[in-house]
Amino acid sequence: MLGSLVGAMKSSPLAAVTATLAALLVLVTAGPALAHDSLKSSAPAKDATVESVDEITLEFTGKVRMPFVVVRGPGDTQHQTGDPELDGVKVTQKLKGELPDGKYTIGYRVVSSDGHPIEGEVPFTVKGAAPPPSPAADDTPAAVEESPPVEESAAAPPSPAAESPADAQPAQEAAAESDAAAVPVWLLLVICALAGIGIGFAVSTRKKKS
Ligand SMILES: [Cu+2]
Repeated sequence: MLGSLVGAMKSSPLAAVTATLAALLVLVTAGPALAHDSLKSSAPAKDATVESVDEITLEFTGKVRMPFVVVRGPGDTQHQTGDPELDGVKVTQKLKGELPDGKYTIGYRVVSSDGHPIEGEVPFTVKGAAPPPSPAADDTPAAVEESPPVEESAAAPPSPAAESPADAQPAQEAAAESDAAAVPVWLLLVICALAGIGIGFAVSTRKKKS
């Protein structure tokens, strides 16, 4: 598809200009509608530490199709069972059972509402045992999130006022940006637009031949 676009650009500067204008038009008018959907939130959330998990939920920014979910655990084990259930923007994946302690990754692939496949990964940790008795165990970010070590605030940067609102946000933000963070949104828009133009050229070329 891109090949025909490049070919058209070489053979006719006018076509290149037209293509560029068309791309801009697509970006300005229909950009958001044509953009890939992305993962909006998940349960467990990205980088979260949870006590128990018996199913995975993924919520996307638009209606997706043909979901595919893999839950990988320690030692390359796989924990999903059966096909994922699809309900509009939500995908639910059942697991073989409660996950034992360890680090896991949800790998997903769906077809975005604009027809393009999207995929990504959501790492999380299961820690079913009773939480550490004191905030001394701040070696992992997740542990810090659960119980901020108040006593150690002296070691933190001198901005105690800005600390608490910032602490409340990261989980939500991380979930919302888990997929978008992988590739800049503008790049997705450009790819969508170029793919659309490529299809347009392919169709028009075929029409001319016949
Ligand atoms: Cu797309």
